Amino acid sequence: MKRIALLLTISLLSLTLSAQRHAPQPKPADPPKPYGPVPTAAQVAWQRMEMNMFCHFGPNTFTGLEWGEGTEAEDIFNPTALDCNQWVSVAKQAGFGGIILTAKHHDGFCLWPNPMSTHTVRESAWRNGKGDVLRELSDACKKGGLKFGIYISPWDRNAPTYGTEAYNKVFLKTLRHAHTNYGPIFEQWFDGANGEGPNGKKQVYDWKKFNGQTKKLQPNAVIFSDVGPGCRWVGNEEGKCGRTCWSRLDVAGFGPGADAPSQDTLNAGNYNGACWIPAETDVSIRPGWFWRESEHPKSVQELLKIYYNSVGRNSLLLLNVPPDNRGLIPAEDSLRLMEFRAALDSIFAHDIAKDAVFFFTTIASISPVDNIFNDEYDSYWATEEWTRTGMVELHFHEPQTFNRILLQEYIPLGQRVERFHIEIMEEDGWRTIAEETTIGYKRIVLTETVTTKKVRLLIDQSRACIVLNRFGLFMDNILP
Ligand code: FUL
Repeated sequence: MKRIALLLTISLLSLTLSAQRHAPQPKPADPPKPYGPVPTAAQVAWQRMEMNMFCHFGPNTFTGLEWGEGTEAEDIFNPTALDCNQWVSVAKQAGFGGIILTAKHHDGFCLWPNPMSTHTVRESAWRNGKGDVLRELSDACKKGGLKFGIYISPWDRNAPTYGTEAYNKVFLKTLRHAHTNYGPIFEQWFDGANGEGPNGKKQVYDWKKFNGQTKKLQPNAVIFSDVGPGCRWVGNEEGKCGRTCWSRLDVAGFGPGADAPSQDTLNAGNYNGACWIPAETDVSIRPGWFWRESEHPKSVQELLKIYYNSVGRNSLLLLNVPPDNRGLIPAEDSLRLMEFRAALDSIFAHDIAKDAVFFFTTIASISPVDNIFNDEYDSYWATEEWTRTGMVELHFHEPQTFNRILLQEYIPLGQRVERFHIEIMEEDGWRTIAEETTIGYKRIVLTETVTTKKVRLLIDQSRACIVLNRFGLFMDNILP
């Protein structure tokens, strides 16, 4: 790459501009101080997975219900050709980092022989009661190099103790059995549903104990619920994270389910939230969460939109791809996922920003601005501690055409940027093509298709110095 970087340094005292053919390495300095709450190492690793596959599978796959009654005969669960290696192979080819399975949904049916229940695969005729979906999937994930997570619904329409204090103990033992026999688990998924059990009563869940024991047994598992503590619900099931999205949330006085903050708050986070609880966008590739013969997967364009509205808005995407009644991911879903993967690969194959012949910043930096054009995660551009705004300008030899702008903040040091805009050079001067708020782990800004020889990113307000590790320009011809 023939690129000459130029650093324009504005000194605090004298506004001297220094132009050089080669970017001077900023003087060695201490790394920027973390700002606000920051993620744990497990949360950073989780966020960097970007896309995971959700599998809703159980009696509902055979009855067509979304919420099973809990009274279904165990024999209803009878996949004829279950093959978790096929799920893993589809997930890997689609680019998912892990799979989360509904080990127990609201109907209470357990996909593993849970000793705390009599409503499990063990009581079914499937493989003469010797089958174990959790075992097969956790083994297949290990073999295939994917991470494995579980959804265990606290709401249980089958457990006879549900609605009494005894149920919390049953649930803790259920969790313990799954966590000690099928780990390591990268994510424990708790939905907040709290309906009535077989005796007509609702349960008062002991979240403190559920989370505490999970942390003890699976210390690296990110715990999902409406309010975390590891990651939070995005507030809808349509695949839409907020255009403004803080990975910070206030949870004091709140809880999962009916006790959760408003859906708008979950969607955008809290500007001054005390805890690092990033958003996870869970959405189904099909209309329902469970497989139904009459339903079909979303189009590639719809999946791309979901990708931009989740991964592209500082959220992780948990895309549900339900196995069918044979126990396989249907061909039409896996084909659609391959098309989706191919679309992402083609859009993000060529980073136009890397073709810039010249780039510079006007702000004093403590690590080089060059770092936002490489793919190394831990190399970032950081500005001096006193800075709150900044600018990076790129010049090209020939006019370049693009409509996607990718930005990433280095989240191990917190989330900082609250306002930025993008300008391009036109015949009569600079024109703003996008004005946005947050960046976070990853932000993909969708713009009209533009052609220009000069583009610049202006960080208009950052809550501490700027720490960016990526700035890319791309062209999407699939969802223009
Ligand atoms: C919700 C459940 O009620 C739905 O059935 C589904 O599992 C969804 C992912 O979570 O809380």
